[in-house]
Amino acid sequence: MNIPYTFSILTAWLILNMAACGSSQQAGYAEDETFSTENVPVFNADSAYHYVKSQVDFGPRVPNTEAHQACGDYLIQQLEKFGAKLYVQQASVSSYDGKLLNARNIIGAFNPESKKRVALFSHWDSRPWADNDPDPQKHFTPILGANDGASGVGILMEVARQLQQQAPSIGVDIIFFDAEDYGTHRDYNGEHKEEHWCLGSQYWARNPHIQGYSARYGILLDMVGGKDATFKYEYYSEMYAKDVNRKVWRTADKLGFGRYFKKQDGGGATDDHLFVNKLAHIPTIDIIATSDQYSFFEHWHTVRDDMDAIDRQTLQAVGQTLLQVIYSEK
Ligand code: AHN
Ligand code: ZN
Repeated sequence: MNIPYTFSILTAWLILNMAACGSSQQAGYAEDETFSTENVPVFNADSAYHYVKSQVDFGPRVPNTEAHQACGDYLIQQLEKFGAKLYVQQASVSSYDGKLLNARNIIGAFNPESKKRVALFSHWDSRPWADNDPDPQKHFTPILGANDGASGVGILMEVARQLQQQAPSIGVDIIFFDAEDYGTHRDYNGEHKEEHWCLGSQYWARNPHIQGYSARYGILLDMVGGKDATFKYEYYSEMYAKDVNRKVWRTADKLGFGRYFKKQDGGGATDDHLFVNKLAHIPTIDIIATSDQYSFFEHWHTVRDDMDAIDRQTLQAVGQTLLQVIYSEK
């Protein structure tokens, strides 16, 4: 065997191997893994919509307000009603402007005995200021956060209802973070730091509800109810949990939701998953709406983030994809 011949065979083998390897890694799991919608419950978007509206009906869920307290109580009651084992984490966290916020992370554990777990996250507070509103007069008006906050919680509440009706093979933790959206006001003259956001998740990641808590992976929902929303591979999700991203996007595609879940790189979001990844070391993705025109969704941090911004079809796409992922875990 002469040297050039060996070289070319080797090169060809390497190239073929790399290509094959690249595609199977991209898919997150082998191409021939069976995909079946059998034994996966049907997500009810009307039900999810109702859970979104119930939160919004309390008004802006800004920490240290009555509406916030009342909505937190409602979320606890609902998760209890669905048979979850409840953990309520009370934390006093400080905001960038030196306020002490009474925060509660609300956690519902399903099948708490199982060691095989998946964590699902969303934030339940809403932003105190519409500081991205086109009308500067509104920059200190609190927002309803129908999409930014309530949509993810609404979907997870419907997931919780399904978990009670039909148990999957694994344990699921539904975790509602507080005080995500109290980050620096756009007019703030001091330093804008990522640690100013996501106060509830930072607390939880340092003090999990169960000592040494872990999960196979986590999925964060943020702004998952907007009409014609598009979800792209978010930067930190790719960095910390690429295979989870691929698994979820592939699942969505197979269910026919490819028009929502675009297999493209999106920007980065300083969101709860960042701290879950960095501090709790649970590989976690963020399903977050992004658009080419706006940084996130059109009415992000504006007074128009109300129920009119919510579309049942988007809730359906995200909710059914989540159920498919959860009930496929063995
Ligand atoms: C930023 O990246 C500044 N914010 C994303 C986190 C967020 C705020 N999600 C909803 N509101
Ligand atoms: Zn926000």
